Amino acid sequence: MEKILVIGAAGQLGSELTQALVDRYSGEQVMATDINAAANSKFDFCRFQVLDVMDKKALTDLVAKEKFTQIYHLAAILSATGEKNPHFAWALNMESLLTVLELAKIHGIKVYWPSSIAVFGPNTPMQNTPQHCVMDPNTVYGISKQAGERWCEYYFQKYGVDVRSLRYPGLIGYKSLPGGGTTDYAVDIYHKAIAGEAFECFLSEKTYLPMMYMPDAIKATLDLMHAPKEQVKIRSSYNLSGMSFSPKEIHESILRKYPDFKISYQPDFRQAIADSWPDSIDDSAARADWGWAHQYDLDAMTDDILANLPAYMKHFV
Ligand code: AKB
Repeated sequence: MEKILVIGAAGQLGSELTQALVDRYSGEQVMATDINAAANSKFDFCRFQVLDVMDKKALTDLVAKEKFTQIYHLAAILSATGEKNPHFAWALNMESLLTVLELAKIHGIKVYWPSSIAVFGPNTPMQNTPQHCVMDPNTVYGISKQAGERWCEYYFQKYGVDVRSLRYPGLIGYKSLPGGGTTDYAVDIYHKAIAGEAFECFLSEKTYLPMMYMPDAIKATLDLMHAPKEQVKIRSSYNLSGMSFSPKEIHESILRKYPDFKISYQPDFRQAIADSWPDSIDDSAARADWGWAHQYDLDAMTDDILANLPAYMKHFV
């Protein structure tokens, strides 16, 4: 019987992925963990335990005791927050991955670990960025994700650890608040539209970034984790693409439903981060190897969020 550990379950991705895992397995088989004890209230549908991923002993003891068969290691410091405390971001992002990979090696556990478009940098081809190309990330988050990809491939090649990974674009969902990422303006903007407030964007109006609606990201993650082993040919991390848009375009998409919604542009340090990332991604390897196909475009995402976020708002107070 599968037993699944989710680390960093209360974050943007974990909040929705944990539910999807429980739907697929059961609440008894899935344990959500997070450093934030208050997150307990979010996870009344599965097991929950407080866990600081930097506490190596606590994680090691938990894995030995529970005999997990899969670990989804989602805890990370994202791009914008990472730039404010680079050494801490490096320590958390790297040390926790190495602990998880080592535990996976010892106990034969399958691992999911998210990478990001942040692995790319200013010398990467910006349009339709290929799976294999120049990668010169210039944020500590991107550097940690690129190094992490190398470690994942290393543990697969040297020790046969079944580790799988996706390079997520900016993920947009309505079930959690922005989490310190450069792409998170595209989460915040919907909250402002619904609150009837104007939105001040920290990126310029024509900044294109690869993005994905959360249901597509959840589907990609579960599809990859359930693909037969021999179909998972890339063990660093797969390029993954849904849509690409600029702040101006997401504003226009929202205007269809909220015609008075105002936006202004005040680019800050996050503009340089966004400018170093691709405009669009070539994910043909994921499509060919394990049949990836996305569903949502910008307007379909906007319609779904604007239909569901107002009722969901009560979870954030
Ligand atoms: C961020 O903006 O830091 C993240 C990412 C693209 O990985 N959303």
